[in-house]
Amino acid sequence: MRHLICGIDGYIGWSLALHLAKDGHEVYGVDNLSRRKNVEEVGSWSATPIPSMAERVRIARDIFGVEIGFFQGDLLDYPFIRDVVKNSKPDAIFHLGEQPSAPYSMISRENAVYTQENNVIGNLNLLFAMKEYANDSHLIKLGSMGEYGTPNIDIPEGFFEVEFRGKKEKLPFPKQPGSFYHLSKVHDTHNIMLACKLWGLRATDIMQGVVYGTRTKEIIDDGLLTRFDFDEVFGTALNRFCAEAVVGHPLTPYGRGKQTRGFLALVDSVQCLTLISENPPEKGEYRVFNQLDKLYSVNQLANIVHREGERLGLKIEIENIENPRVEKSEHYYKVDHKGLKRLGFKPTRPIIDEVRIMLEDLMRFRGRIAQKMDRIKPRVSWKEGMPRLEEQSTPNYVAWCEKA
Ligand code: NAD
Ligand code: USQ
Repeated sequence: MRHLICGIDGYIGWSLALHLAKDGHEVYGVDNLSRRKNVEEVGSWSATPIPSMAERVRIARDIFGVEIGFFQGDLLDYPFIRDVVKNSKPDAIFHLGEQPSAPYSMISRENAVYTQENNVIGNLNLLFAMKEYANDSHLIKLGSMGEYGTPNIDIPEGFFEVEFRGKKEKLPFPKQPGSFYHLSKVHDTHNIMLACKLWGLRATDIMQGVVYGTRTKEIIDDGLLTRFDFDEVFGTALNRFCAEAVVGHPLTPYGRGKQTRGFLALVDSVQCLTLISENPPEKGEYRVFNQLDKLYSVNQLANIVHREGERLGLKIEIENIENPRVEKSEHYYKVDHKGLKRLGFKPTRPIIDEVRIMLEDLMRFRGRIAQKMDRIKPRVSWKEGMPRLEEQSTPNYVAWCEKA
């Protein structure tokens, strides 16, 4: 099959590209390299050293003999993405090319506007390009479990049966996101649903939980490593705890640590995305999967890292710190996620094995994490943002931190 990956330079995008190319598929990717720039802007870097896209393509060719096509450009540039879609005529379009950090979207008005403009308009451009030149293609769009929020009832896969004033209807499950980033994904969802209805596009909207890990089957050489972020803005919970553990920083569950989310390993995110591409929906169908392995509270994750880290000889403390976010500190959370299992998804390995692999990988890069240790502690407040940034026309986190 021929695949187009939007966001190919990212954490999941690069891992997916390697997997599909090694599997014998034709793979093209686009990226505007904004993730690299935005992480630099907040004063951090990937714990794993990552080569440029040109180097990545060359290393993949040398090791696997595969040819990955890369086009540098922005999804907001309609003629660019229209021509890529028109010329590559993909069977599936994986759309991972968005600004994915909730804290980044909460820094300031500028950051919220940037996130929503980048994500919503980029997604719309892709939908219009598909309408014109790839009407039969399958859009595989990365949404987020955070679109649903944490309601006090079970979360179905996208739709649920409602009975109201004596009449029944199958309706989209209500969305109650908790950040301007998560809300951008809800806007995308609505635009995709409408595009399927109006133009007969076929799409799978993936409500994905938090992803963790350093490895997939194809990452067999340091030149093939994917990025791995640990700073307060771009790092996610379990990845951050592992990075903290290897440099002796106390693990940072926010608040009482009882907030619960769905999690899944990077290798399994790639497995699910591949399964989805092999099993497309009907033309005109808008399909939803909740993509996760298991639910964990952040305290449970910190305890797993503590136990596995100490087995590897690390000395680890856990320090529950004030929660900078506005979110429920303790809540009901039950999520349907049978759809992908029905397609054949089986988790690759238990979380403790994945955590051990991550810790061993990160121990080799502890020097890089230690150099950016001051970027670990959370500063972005959901209520206050970073007040001094408001006075600037462009967000500049580093300058703010230095003044603070
Ligand atoms: P990432 O930031 O590493 O990858 C996204 C890539 O898209 C980056 O390389 C970035 O440069 C590129 N990009 C962003 N805007 C673009 C634009 N306008 N034009 C072209 N390229 C653009 O993020 P990730 O962690 O790999 O996540 C991939 C997708 O999955 C995102 O949509 C994210 O919201 C979603 N997701 C991620 C997780 C997770 O835990 N990592 C969980 C659920 C959902
Ligand atoms: N958390 C901590 N300590 C930390 C970091 C996070 O306790 O050091 C807590 C947060 O308060 C939150 C939970 O862990 O309750 C998850 O936070 P996160 O930063 O790991 O993940 P989140 O901000 O929700 O975003 C990440 C990805 C995003 C994706 C989302 C899936 O960055 O792209 O959409 O996970 S989900 O969480 O299911 O919405």
